[in-house]
Amino acid sequence: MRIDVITIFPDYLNPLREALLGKAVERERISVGVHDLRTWTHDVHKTVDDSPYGGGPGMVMKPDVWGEALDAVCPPAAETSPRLVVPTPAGRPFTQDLAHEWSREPWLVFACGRYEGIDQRVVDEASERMPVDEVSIGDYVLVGGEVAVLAMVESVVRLLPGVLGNPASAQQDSFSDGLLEGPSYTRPEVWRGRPVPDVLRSGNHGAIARWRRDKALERTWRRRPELLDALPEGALDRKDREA
Ligand code: 6GU
Repeated sequence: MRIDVITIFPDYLNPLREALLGKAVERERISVGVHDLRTWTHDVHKTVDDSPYGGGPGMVMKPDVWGEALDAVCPPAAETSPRLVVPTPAGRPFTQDLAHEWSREPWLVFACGRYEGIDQRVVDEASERMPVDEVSIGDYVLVGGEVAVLAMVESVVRLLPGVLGNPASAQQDSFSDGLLEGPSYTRPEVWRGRPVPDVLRSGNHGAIARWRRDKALERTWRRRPELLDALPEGALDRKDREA
């Protein structure tokens, strides 16, 4: 998979070369390009923003600079075009389902806005030649899209074949069955007077699976009840309902 990021703070994306993501780059599962938006300015001050039409606080990123940047990173005449991702608190929610969808794409381009966002015409025009997703990573406001890109790229790349040491981890995630994952334990058997739940040491795989399912249901009910309402018809069996 190819990943490009356009930003006015290229150093903010340095973590893409660390840890799991850095390993994925080394192993050539992904290749990453980070591009400084100011490359495509023409004035001495390298201006990327201007005041908003209609007034109001903040600044809006200029369409001419973004237009040239996108033309350079994804040439309009090329035979392939990427999926363009625009992180914004005004986007639709980024979810695990979307991470799975993006993990099947050969090429993702992330356009990081700062200030009050990017002139909407940039997104509107790009939509005419490539799929565009405006997405948010949660109901809070970040200063710019960079941190959101780090979160989204990490969640996508860990789904690629051969990136996680143990592929079963990705299948047992929170959200893979629509529920939050329950608690986990490792040695020692008793720590500061707290024992590991007996059932987990019983060797009874049926009982362990039932216990884990019950804990996942209980945790989801307490922390994210709306997830239970969103489960597909028939996702909960009779034993689940008794839990
Ligand atoms: Cl994707 N960008 C910004 N700037 N703020 C956010 C966000 C994205 N998601 C939640 N808050």
